[in-house]
Amino acid sequence: MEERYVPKEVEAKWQEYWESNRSFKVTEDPGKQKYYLLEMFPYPSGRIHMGHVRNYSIGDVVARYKRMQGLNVLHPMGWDAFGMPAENAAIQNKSHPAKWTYENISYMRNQLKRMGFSYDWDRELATCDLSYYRWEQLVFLQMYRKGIAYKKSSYVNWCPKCETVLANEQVEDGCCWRCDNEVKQKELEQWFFRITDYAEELLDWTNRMPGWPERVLTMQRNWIGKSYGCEIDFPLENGNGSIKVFTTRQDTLFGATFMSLAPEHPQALALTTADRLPEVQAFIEKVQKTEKAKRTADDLEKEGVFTGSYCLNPVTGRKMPVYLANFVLTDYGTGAVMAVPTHDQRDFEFARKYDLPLQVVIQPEGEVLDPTTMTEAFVAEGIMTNSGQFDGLPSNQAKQLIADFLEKQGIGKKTVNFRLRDWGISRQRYWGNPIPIIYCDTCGVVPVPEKDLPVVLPMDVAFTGEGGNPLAKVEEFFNVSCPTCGGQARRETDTMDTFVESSWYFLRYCSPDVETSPLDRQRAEYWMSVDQYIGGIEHAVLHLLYARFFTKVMRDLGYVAIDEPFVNLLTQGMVIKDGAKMSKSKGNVVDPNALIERYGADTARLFSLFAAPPEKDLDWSDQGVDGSYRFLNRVWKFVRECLPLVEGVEAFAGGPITEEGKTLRRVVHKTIRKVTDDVGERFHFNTAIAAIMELVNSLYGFEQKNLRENAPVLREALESVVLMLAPFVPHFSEELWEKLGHAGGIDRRGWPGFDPAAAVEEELLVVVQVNGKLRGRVIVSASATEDDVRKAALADDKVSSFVAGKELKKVIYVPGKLLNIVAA
Ligand code: OVB
Repeated sequence: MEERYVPKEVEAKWQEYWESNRSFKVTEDPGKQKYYLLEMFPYPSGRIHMGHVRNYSIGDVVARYKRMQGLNVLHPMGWDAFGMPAENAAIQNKSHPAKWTYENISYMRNQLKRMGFSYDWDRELATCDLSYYRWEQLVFLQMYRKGIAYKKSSYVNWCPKCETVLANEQVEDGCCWRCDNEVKQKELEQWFFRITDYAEELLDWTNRMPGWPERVLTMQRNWIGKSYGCEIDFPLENGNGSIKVFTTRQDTLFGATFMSLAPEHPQALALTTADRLPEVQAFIEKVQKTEKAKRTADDLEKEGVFTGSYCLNPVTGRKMPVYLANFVLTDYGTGAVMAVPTHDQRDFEFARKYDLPLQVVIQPEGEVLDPTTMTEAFVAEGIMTNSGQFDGLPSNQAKQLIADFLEKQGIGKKTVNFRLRDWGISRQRYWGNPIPIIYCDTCGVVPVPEKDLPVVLPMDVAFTGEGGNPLAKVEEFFNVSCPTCGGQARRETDTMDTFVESSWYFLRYCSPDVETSPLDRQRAEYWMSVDQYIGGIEHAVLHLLYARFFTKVMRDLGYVAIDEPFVNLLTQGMVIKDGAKMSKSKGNVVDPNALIERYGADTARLFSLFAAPPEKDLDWSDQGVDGSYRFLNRVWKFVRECLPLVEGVEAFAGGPITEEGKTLRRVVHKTIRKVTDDVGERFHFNTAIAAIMELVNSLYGFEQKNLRENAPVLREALESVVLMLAPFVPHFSEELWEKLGHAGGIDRRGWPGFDPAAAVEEELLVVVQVNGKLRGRVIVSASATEDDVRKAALADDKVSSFVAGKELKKVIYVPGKLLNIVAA
């Protein structure tokens, strides 16, 4: 056997073996239990980073472990390939997004192969391939027909210089991240998916997904944000109609003293009196430049402007001035807020600033609030006051009664409100999936007929970075004749948000080669749902919510029978170094390539699994990597030294065994039990690895003579170590497995079985004397140390009563038999 452990050679050899044997290729086998394991697929951004190494190492342990358990494991990989970065790179390098993307894919595919991840590469897909995105266009048309895809006008972040829409993350301090010009809010016609139609179901299922972390479920529930409340009409003072508000705090209605509208509210200008117009218009313009995220921040300076109009509180008749306020948004509730400064903090700040009236309507028990001296709003529950027939009631009870009262009086009605908005999918970008729609002056919006699909993204496009969407300049693309009337028409040049592609790729993996449909129903039925999904916590809300929504849409379109895509979810923490996120600007990046070069992929995998539990952040440590490497060398050396002892010997399967042999088996099987539990049930890979390390240490502790006398047990021990390491360090384990005399393909051998009888601790009875007199008996495990026995003895009531108050002079231990305590 090779003297030294040379990762490079070992890894190349087994990667070649897996590739030529198609070791991880799977087909649907109804006779076998399936297991669908999926990690979030990467953006082909250039090279893999440590976040990828960690994500895919975690996934690979599970895949290989489940395979060893005899399951039919689907473990696919592909590329989330559309998106802005490719386009930006093209502009920068005067190249083409497709070129950049496919080059990156081929480089990163190589890197993943060098990591030894066990993917079924025959199922690889890239979302920018026509063979992928064409099916998404078909689904879009079906969604359009059902009204789930629709167009409406909405406000977007707009950079006038770049002539493009910016995502919220691309607006930095109100300016464009690229050109640093001021970002405007612009009203644009955009395509949306009606995810709000599914709000109730998406919320409901969060209570039926025990395999998801509670933290993620909570984030999704909050994002959906269901609230119960009332819609209430506030008549205008001039009799010309009313303003509708949504509130969850109808118990505070008697305290509403003014009205706040979003500056974008449709009634805003109509309510403005002529003398107020210039000021109001200036205010609207100013607010519209502010991003949404800023407008909802707690620390936003509350600002507003009076419209000159009044409405009436429907229960008190009080005249309420109507304001526009910067913190009110059109897309929550009705875009109008009944302001109750005494019981809402934002209204309180606003009222103090503009000197608006305060009226207390809820008192904290045993206290009287004075509106003139209040320093903040009282937002908790309390006792009703100044509220007519509701006075004296607890406010939570009044909430119900007031809702009933409003309905009876015809002033308002009980409603449910969601925070969730429809999903805007339009991007004014080239590198994305073209939305299959045509605009005709005569016929209006005309969906591309299915027979004319796919709409192919043209390749001959210039990337200057100026003048907006490059697609809008490709005449051959947008000049079309109307499919209905044949007249001159124009093709939609918006492309879809890349989150659309990642909303169904897991379905496509089930049958990535079908050329007639997005998926093969039968094959998808076999594999779906994903049994285990693994990825970064940053996708807790958007991606995971979109994928759940899309799955339900696909179900309703008849493609699949499942309700939810991911049964179990594992969210991994960040890889950090020196306390900070790895980033080029901080100069604390560890490049996986360098690691593979120096230590090999197995060490990189082992360290990233050993250094922290998956959900926690992983603090990078060079010593830690070194330690993992040294451990592998230690195992290598031990197996090599033992080989002559176990040559031609079968692993222990019963028969004569010495006491030392029994002890050896006990250590081995206790470890198998722990590792099986840690890996299979709880994903505590770090503690599993620690247990294997301990086992190896124990093995080193046995004398050569004892090992020689128990060769079958020794073989069992060696094989168990190698098998348990196989999911973590597969190349290394394959190599040792072969050295131990087996043919390749360690994962077909099966996970080592646990023998409960072998793991049982033998117990011994130890007699305890105090000053030479028998005072008690304790039962301890056979492996107990003197210290363990002494502790057990002193914990015994009888023994302790004889030593109480005395000083322990001496303890004499006759191993396994007697403990004599000398006390005075
Ligand atoms: C990595 C996960 C990610 C996802 C694919 C990242 C965990 C957080 C990052 C970064 C840079 C470093 C070094 C370390 O969550 N295509 C989408 C996507 O997220 C997924 C789909 C399904 C929407 C780092 C880190 C530097 C998966 F680059 F030099 F700076 N994290 N930890 N450490 N794609 O490619 O070095 O971004 O599960 O794997 O990630 S993805």
